[in-house]
Amino acid sequence: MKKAFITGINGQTGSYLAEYLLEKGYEVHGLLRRSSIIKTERIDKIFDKIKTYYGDVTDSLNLLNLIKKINPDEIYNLAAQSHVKVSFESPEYTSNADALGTLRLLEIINSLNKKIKFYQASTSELFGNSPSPQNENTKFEPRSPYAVSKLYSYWITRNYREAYNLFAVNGILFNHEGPRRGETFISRKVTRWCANWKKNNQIKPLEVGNINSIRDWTDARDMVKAIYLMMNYKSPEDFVVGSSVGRSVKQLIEIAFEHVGINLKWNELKTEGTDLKTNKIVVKVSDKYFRPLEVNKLIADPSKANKLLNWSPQISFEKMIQEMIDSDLNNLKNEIK
Ligand code: NAP
Ligand code: F7E
Repeated sequence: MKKAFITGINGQTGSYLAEYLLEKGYEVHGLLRRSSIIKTERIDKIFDKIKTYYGDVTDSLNLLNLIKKINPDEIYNLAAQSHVKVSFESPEYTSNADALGTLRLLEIINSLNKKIKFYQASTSELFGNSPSPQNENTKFEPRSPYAVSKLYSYWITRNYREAYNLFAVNGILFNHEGPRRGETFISRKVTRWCANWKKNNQIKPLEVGNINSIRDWTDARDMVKAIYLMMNYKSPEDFVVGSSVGRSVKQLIEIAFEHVGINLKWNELKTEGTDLKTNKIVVKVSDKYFRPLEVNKLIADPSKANKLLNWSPQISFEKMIQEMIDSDLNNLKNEIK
């Protein structure tokens, strides 16, 4: 039985990965940060099948002691301050966790057991405004403290692979979403609003930032399959993973709103959207949600993953959005009980 150690196990992707590895017969261990409230909701269903430990990727000794104790075959480094806008407000902490956290893990592998395989959660944010579609050869132009920190992690992973012959890989994953997505990312913010609207359409308009940026959104459950395939590929290589379809934030809002029966009419400046049926303003653009720098257009060219890993996404964007709205509606019902 293979042993996996996942940092960020209670995050969106960590929780899906833990479930997937359990299905594959792994023994799954994970790192949890202590918090004043319980934050294990995403892994409650599998809590008795996994083993969790308190710790933090900013704490070298804690990581060393845990990895010695667990003696894993594979480490998946998913822990990160993962919000791009927040990284502008907390750049030093973001660098400590998202850049140095990776170095700490690689140093431990290199000194303790070079056979441990390592997965680094790299990101399409590395590409910044480089022309799309982006693939493994596209120039990196990071545009946030988050992306700069992840660029360090990308290179240190490659560096340890080449210098010390480690099986260490970067999954350069484009945006991935699903019912467990953090509430402040755009997809979940929109689907939560839609669920609230469906239940009670007297709510305040949805306030958003830049609706013109384009992203390539894939279901997180498809992404964890790609992570698994990468870690089981014959050689350690980096892969771009995404659906290869780009949509604007404006389109995301329009599609989600249609799922709850809202047909939007935008004003000329596209700063406000009205529900055609009720004539109510249902969406507003607000400065509050703009970032100091924006990444305009990220669309994956996943040809390498398609060809070498035989990977392609199975869950459509529409199905994912519908499922997110349904799940948010269900959460609302449970809150009322
Ligand atoms: P997420 O939901 O924000 O989860 C992040 C996880 O990291 C949480 O479990 C969080 O724990 C943990 N964490 C944060 N800081 C930590 C620290 N200092 N020490 C230990 N754990 C810490 O993110 P996600 O969407 O699952 O993404 C997983 C990884 O993939 C992240 O590294 C992210 O940057 C990267 N990525 C995500 C996407 C995407 O679109 N989702 C795309 C490309 C790459 P708490 O619950 O305690 O905060
Ligand atoms: O923003 C725009 C925002 O925060 C998407 C992380 O998982 O994916 C994620 O980063 C777009 C941006 O994700 C709002 O300006 C407009 O252009 O959902 P997001 P992100 O920044 O793309 C990458 C691949 C990661 O690696 C990250 O960890 O939507 N936008 N209005 C908004 N975004 C938010 N959050 N909230 C708004 O109100």
